[in-house]
Amino acid sequence: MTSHEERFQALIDSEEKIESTDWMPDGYRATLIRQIAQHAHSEVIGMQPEGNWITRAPSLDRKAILMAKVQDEAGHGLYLYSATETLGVTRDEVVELLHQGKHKYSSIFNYPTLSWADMGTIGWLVDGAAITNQVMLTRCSYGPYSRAMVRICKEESFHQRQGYEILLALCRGTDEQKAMAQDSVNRWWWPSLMMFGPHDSASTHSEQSMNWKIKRVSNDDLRQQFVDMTVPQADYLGLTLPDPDLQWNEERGHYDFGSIDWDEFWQVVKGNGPMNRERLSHKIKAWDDGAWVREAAAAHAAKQARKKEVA
Ligand code: BYC
Repeated sequence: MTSHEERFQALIDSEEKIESTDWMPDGYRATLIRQIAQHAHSEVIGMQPEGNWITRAPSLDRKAILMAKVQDEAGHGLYLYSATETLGVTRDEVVELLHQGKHKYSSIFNYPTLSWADMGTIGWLVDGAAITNQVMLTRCSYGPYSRAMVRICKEESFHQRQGYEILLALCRGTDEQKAMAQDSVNRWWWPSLMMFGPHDSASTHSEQSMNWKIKRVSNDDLRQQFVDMTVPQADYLGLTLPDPDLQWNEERGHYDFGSIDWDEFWQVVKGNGPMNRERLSHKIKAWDDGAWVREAAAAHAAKQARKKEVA
């Protein structure tokens, strides 16, 4: 081991954070760029399914809350792009990789939002799954990522509660409203479980990422944690989770659940999900439409810099 490697390993072993100015192995840097950029893209693409319902929210209050939530997701994207930049890549570079289809974003955002109840279910299940994963990431060994996660988790908790509250209102409403909530949960349950990634045995990065303390808990353990947390919440709503194999296992102290359709998962990850093409083309159009804002901001910054020089 070189002295650089020894120092890096000592920081990891003693639970100290690695900072952007510290030496780090190329693989550690590349893994973080991949994961944090993917995470940032997910936050930004994740604005689309909910943005789709802002103009159709059932009341002014619901519209204001949904708009605030979607804006929060944009903010999360920005913190995470900033964290990626500390590793030596620019935001433009990683956004370009997303647009070229060379970077991924979370599979969950390739499913359509068909009813108002989906706003509740996304908050409850999708943000719920995201928090389960992100609470672990607050303990990530890379300082800028772990600190971004602390703030994001606080906001995600609010998102999760607002989603649950939408479903609670629907479940206490008319039979039609409750049926809408049930239909929504039926469609989002399995894709939410897929958010945690492939089984540990099929996860290419987990072992190394756990050694580097980028990830602290495995994909399957986080998924189990999410199921255990969510089943009682579904009971309280009076909704059924669409899995006949879901049952409490006294011996394990966990819920058993059925098998995930991994073929569907990989199809979605490879770009063949119900909304992949639409999500990416919408994202690229928004980027192109916003070019004049970036150009104007750059021109303004250059003008300010010139003024400073003259003064
Ligand atoms: N979707 O070796 P593995 C939000 C890929 S947004 C797509 O286990 P890793 C919100 C994986 O990249 C929050 N791809 O990977 C926003 C790898 O492919 P490559 C989103 C997936 O990285 C708006 C391959 O499969 N959260 O909260 O060790 C509205 C093998 O996987 C997925 C994050 O992004 C997937 N689900 O573990 C509402 C969390 N899963 O790169 C809410 C940050 C796996 O080798 N990310 N893949 O080609 C992570 O924690 C980890 O990257 C994962 C995967 C647990 C997702």
